[in-house]
Amino acid sequence: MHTLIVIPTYNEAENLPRLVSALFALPLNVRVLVVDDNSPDGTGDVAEALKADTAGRVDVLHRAEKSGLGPAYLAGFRHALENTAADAIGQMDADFSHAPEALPRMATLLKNGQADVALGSRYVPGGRLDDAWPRWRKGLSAFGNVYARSILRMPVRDVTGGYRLWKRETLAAMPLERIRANGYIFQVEMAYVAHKLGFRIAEVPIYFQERRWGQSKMSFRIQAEAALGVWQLLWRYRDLSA
Ligand SMILES: Nc1nc2c(ncn2[C@@H]2O[C@H](COP(=O)(O)OP(=O)(O)OP(=O)(O)O)[C@@H](O)[C@H]2O)c(=O)[nH]1
Ligand SMILES: [Mg+2]
Repeated sequence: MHTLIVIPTYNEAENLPRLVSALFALPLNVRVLVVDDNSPDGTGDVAEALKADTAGRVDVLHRAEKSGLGPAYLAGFRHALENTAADAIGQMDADFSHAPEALPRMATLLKNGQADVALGSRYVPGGRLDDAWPRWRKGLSAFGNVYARSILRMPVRDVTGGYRLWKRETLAAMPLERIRANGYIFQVEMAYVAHKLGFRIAEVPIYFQERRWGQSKMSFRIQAEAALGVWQLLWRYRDLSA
């Protein structure tokens, strides 16, 4: 199974080469597509160097300016569908919050036909949040997930997570042109649309680790926006059903 992992980057020059090495060490046929929004720290150049060094196993999309996680992923997904033959298309953060070691289990679920999309999940048995997270942040994340899952009536434990592996056919069937959200709600929107279209969503436990290098930009405001966005999703996709 050919797997392509889309990695959006904004100032991840230190993390990216380490992450690519870790991915290439997995017992999987992995390629990487970096989507860089003209990072001031030169991540785009780092990605180009990786591309040159890995005989094309790393590819890069350069975008002119920082326009958020959602648009970066959508650009990456479209590129993957149009220009590659990948059987599975993944998404993960560049900052090592998403341990590469969980990827083979996600791939197995797709390969065995047990799921149409596999999610790395902090909220299934065996999954865990960073021990270093303050209690308020753990509480907020857990609450946000229960909240979104209840309102949207989705049988998914971790709806805001950004570590996922999509079967090519699943992603190709998603109405990507309708996806509007950015940030956390982007993940919720994609999961919700997949669920409403009747795709089988499986979850693999992960230990979510805080970013190792660089500054965290998590804020209460970001999560509050996401909370409101859930209601918009309910309305905007009222037409969809499997
Ligand atoms: N291309 C692109 N990538 C982005 C943008 N914003 C964030 N990213 C990347 O998206 C991934 C997730 O972003 P993070 O900044 O780690 O978000 P987070 O995990 O919610 O917050 P942290 O606590 O800072 O780790 C990382 O690989 C970022 O480099 C953006 O505007 N454009
Ligand atoms: Mg992060």
